[in-house]
Amino acid sequence: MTPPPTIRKTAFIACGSNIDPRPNLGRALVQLGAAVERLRTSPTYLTRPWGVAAQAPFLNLVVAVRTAAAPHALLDRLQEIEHALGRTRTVRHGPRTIDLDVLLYGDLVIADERLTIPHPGLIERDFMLVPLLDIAPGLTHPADGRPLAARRHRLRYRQIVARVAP
Ligand code: A4P
Ligand code: MG
Repeated sequence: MTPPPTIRKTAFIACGSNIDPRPNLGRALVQLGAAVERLRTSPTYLTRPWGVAAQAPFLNLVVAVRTAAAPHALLDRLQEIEHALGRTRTVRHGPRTIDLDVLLYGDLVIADERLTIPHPGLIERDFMLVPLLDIAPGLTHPADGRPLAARRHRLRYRQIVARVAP
């Protein structure tokens, strides 16, 4: 018997770091590539810290991936990568070697005790929305079906200082 086809979804992962950010983002991309199929990687942005202002600037980017992992299993993989890169959870919104957040997973809308998708920061923070639109300009918000690009002008937090890598 032929096995049932594996259903693979496209997801978008936000990556941020403000401790040795260049090497840590590089390591995270390598590890992401081993865990899921990496489709596209956005430009990298230098950003002012959001949340806790008195900390080093961040580098932020977004990666499009394709995966057969269900959303919570994908979060498990991302947290394993964070752990492998030495992420410790001390200060909320504070310094971190790597933060990997699921922005979107197919057209799923989900909110439970572990996972909120779309990520609530997506429509508020430029360092999430701008790199996402760089690699997927035509995306719509899964909850209301409206173009995400229209949100670009209504962002609450504008932390981007410069685009530092193509
Ligand atoms: N969680 C719920 N939904 C999701 C999701 N869609 N993706 C839960 C990933 N995780 C999700 O996250 C806490 C819990 O959120 C997880 O256990 C998971 O079950 P965390 O990464 O462990 O801890 P955190 O840092 O307190 O939360 P979070 O939400 O990742 O932090 P923020 O709010 O994103 O703040 N400034 C700039 N310029 N750039 C940044 O990237 N990042 C932060 C982190 C602060 N300031 C920043 C940046
Ligand atoms: Mg996180």
